[in-house]
Amino acid sequence: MNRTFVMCKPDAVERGLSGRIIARIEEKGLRLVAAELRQVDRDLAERHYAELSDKPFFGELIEFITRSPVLAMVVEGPADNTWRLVRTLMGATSVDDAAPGSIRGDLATTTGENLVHGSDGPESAAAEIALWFPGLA
Ligand code: DAT
Ligand code: MG
Repeated sequence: MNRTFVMCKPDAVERGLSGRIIARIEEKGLRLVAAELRQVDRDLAERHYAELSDKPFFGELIEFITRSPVLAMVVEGPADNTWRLVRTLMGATSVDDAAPGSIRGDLATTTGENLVHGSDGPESAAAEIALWFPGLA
């Protein structure tokens, strides 16, 4: 799977940072194959984050991701590690650990609103592309 699912979350679109996030992905040498600004409904949000449904922050996460439109994307690279390359560009989940130079490290101040989503492995990349862009799968 040389493709992965990436999303500029509501905070990124609200703050006008989607262009900069896309630029980092493209500068790296990855290519957009699909992109859509979309208002996420509860059903899609809960399916996307189903694995986190028993976490204490799940309710807040669903509220956040449905707050305003996201920019949903499929990104492609030359090898099977595209998902990992994007994860490195994103930075760590916790804002305390996100390194300078990464999107989260440079641009985010809280873990809850950390600007960007990227699939965390080949299986989740395939599943998330199928969920968000069924026409592509
Ligand atoms: P990632 O987005 O790095 O893949 P994840 O899948 O574990 O991280 O969690 C999804 C999102 O949930 C994450 O981007 C921000 C939020 N989140 C994760 N852990 C959290 C925490 N301890 N407190 C608040 N929000 C959290
Ligand atoms: Mg995740």
